[in-house]
Amino acid sequence: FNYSLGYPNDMLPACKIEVPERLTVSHEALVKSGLADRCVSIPVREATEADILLVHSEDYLEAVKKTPFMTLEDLKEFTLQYGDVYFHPNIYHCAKLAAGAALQLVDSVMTGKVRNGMALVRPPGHHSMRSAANGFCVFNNVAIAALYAKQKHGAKRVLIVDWDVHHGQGVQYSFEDDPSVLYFSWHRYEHQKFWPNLKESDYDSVGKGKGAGFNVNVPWNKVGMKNSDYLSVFCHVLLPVAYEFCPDLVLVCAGFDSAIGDPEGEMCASPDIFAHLTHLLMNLAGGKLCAVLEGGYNLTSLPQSVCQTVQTLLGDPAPLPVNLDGPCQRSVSSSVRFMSQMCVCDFVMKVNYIFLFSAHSSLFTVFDQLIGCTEKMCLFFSTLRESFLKDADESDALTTLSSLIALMEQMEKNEVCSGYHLCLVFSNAVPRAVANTVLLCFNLHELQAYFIPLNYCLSDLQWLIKKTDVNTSHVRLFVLPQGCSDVSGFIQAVLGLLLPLGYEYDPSLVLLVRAPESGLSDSVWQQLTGLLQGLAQGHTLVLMQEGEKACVAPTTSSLLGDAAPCLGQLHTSVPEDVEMLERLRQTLQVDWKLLQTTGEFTTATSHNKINTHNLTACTIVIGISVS
Ligand code: Q6P
Ligand code: ZN
Repeated sequence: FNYSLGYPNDMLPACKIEVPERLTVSHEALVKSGLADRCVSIPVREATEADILLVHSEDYLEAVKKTPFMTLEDLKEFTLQYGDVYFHPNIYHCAKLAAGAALQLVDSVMTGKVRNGMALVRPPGHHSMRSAANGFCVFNNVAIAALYAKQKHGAKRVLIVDWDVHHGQGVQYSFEDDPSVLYFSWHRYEHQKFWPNLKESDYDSVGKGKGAGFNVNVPWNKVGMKNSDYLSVFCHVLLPVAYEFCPDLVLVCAGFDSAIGDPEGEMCASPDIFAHLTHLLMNLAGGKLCAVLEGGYNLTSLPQSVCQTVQTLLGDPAPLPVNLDGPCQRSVSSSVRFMSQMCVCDFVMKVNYIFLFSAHSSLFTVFDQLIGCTEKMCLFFSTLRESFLKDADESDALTTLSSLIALMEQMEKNEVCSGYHLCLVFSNAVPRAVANTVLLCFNLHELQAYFIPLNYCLSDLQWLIKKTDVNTSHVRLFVLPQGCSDVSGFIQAVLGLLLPLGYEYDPSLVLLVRAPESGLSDSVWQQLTGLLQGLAQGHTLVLMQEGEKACVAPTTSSLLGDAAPCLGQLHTSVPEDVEMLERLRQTLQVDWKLLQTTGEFTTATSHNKINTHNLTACTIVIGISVS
């Protein structure tokens, strides 16, 4: 129904956008694209009073309960005590259905009846507070769902990702002192000039008491944020925190007013970015993800964004990411000398980096020497090549090559999406012909993993190194450190280096090579394989040696789209290791914009720890530019 019915003209503009067509166009798009047919529909129910009271006060519930019986005059008056919300005689019923729909979805996901899902609901919920309606929201659907999942299904930790363009202050308030619910929100902020104009929407609201560290705000101080900005924040901020947190359930405040064309958000991200955001969350919590619609007011982009989300939840490969030209450029006219390119969004200017994980320190010494030293890189790669070629058998190389080519041909024809090949021994069989490929190798020796976003095969490396001048711009090759026993460091490298690099490189194929004794556990391997499938439309080719047969089942499961097992809550890092990883990122960010989280510290910088609490190693370092 349309809330605007009967409201005076001066109240119309705001409620003109939150219209019933938002749901009908979204649903029609799902039907037309055939996606609806592939989903299981779950019947809705009304949230019970007990459900609502998980978040809201009795007084507030009693007040809302009376609204169906109020005269229009009384309704208007009732409405006026809240901000930007419109009561209609039917809204109490609808609000109970909206919250109930979220709970039905949580039930279905938590009991394993379905893998994941999306609830298309109105009215939305994330602005609604314990005793107040606000911003089109009556009951806080997602906050209720989080507490319900804890209470009814024993979820220990719930992650709420709010990608709506508005700050879900209602959700933040509900869980401010609660370490069992981690709330992440990015939102248009413009230095508090944008609605709801709250100081507490800023980056420095990190939670209170025991919940300190479990609230993460990313305020955008400019409009026009694009795909790169969203992916950057996911890779560098949300995902490291989320992986460390290790949720049992992921809830998404899925507002699509953060997409291009939205009159409220004025951002520039394309609808297909939601496929990637969704994909990046799908290996958390064993894949248990419930998205609940919040905002989204452009009736053209909204249904596209909804389809992208649902399609990804169904397991379809995400489309190639578009327009990844790095996070937004610093604004020249600004009076502050920014430390980062992303910092226009002030957030990263102030919160430079969230240090979370460590990596194996002895390895770092090696990398340290390699970077910036061409000769040593040559030596390293010739050694590496020798170890690959050692014992290599020409016929096995040929078999491998033809198998890979066959698989790639099938990928081109879209007959297969991904695949693996078991070979006797690695050789230089990695095909020359593959252009635009990301090659990832996991090697058994001291240098555990390296990443070559190039169309070169191993035997070309010598040539590559010669062409590469480390001091100029095109170092297209880097080494990923991996501490064998250190899952934290490895995951940090994957999220903070590998993924952004992969996204920016935009390969058409990912070749993932796993050497024996790589030191990777199945769950880490599956996380890696799963996350990488966001690249290259899911075209992943895995190369393993025959001795690694035990790995075939987990690999296949990941390639087929099963969620990777959780890694458990990750531990604290060794500062030197984190620093080394950060140094690596800084070296590489010259060429790779998606690695730019912190720019030069052009002026004296003070580091203030604003929160060293509880997120085990969560130290937020703020650099304050003094110029
Ligand atoms: C926007 C209200 C007020 C304009 C100032 C869950 C979804 C939403 C709601 C936005 C309310 N604009 N008079 O709610 O976040 O998109
Ligand atoms: Zn919104």
